[in-house]
Amino acid sequence: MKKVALAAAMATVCFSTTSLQAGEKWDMPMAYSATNFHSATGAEFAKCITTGTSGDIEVTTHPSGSLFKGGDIKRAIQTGQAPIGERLLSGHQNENALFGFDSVPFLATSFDDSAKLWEAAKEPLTNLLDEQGLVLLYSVPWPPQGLYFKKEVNSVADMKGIKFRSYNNATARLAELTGMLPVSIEAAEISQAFATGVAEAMISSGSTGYDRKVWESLTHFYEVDAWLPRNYVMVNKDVWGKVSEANQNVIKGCAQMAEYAGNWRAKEYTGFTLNGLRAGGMTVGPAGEGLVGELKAIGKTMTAEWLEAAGDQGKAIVDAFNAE
Ligand code: PCA
Repeated sequence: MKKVALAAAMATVCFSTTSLQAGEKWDMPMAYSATNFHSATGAEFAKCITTGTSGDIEVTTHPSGSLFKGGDIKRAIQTGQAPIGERLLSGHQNENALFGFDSVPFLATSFDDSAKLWEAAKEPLTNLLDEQGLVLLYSVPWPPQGLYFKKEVNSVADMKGIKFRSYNNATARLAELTGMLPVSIEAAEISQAFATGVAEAMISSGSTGYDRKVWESLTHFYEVDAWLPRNYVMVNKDVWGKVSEANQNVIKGCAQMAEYAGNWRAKEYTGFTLNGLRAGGMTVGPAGEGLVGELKAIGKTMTAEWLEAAGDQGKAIVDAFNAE
């Protein structure tokens, strides 16, 4: 016991000495391109913490999967390899269906609905992450999801056999139900995947297509507004527990501002990036009625499947969303 206490005391001394001299350095891995609005919001959030804690905690963002690849970020934070980071929430749908609440087709299709759905889901998701040793700091949605192809597509039949880039379970399932072939690829790698033909289509926001200049390989973007998946910023719970109350409050304040600013940026980036796709030479517009009808039928199947997998907690989120 004594040894443990001594070790702890020494650690505290070392720790506070370091923090007096230079402050703690927190590396913040992020999965998406540096120019993306989530990354811009994260960079300002980092600055806010560094300034607000008077340098006690200095946060440096590492966008584009440069420190950890997107799929490895959550584990890196859970295991303490990085103290803080950002990731796509629904990327963890394979661990627990609840994480996919924001990728249920046609449940929440606008920014307002996305905010409402988040209100309903925030508490259960915070608890789920807490059980996994993570503290949720803020969350910002992506713009509405539409379909990218390298040819005109007017029906589900036109999609048959196409190699479809997926980013979570829902997108892989959508590929299956439309007769496409899902291949899981991180956003940071899609330009290459499309250029080499590893993938030929995807569902994503105008934002990700713009960030990755997909007009170099693809020709059509169909606005479907299928859902608005969310990114979230998390911090390792043990690391969080060691932050002073004053600095915790600073970080919470920075998180609130980041969430607010990120939401605005997401809205502004929606039109801007669709115009960017057009400027790149792509045909951009709403999906045809026939196609939308077929996608809605598939959406019903996927909604039923998700409700089944997410159980009572999933149902409670959808009920709370519909009740408002
Ligand atoms: N961009 C991310 C997730 C959703 C989006 O719009 C991606 O395509 O990976």
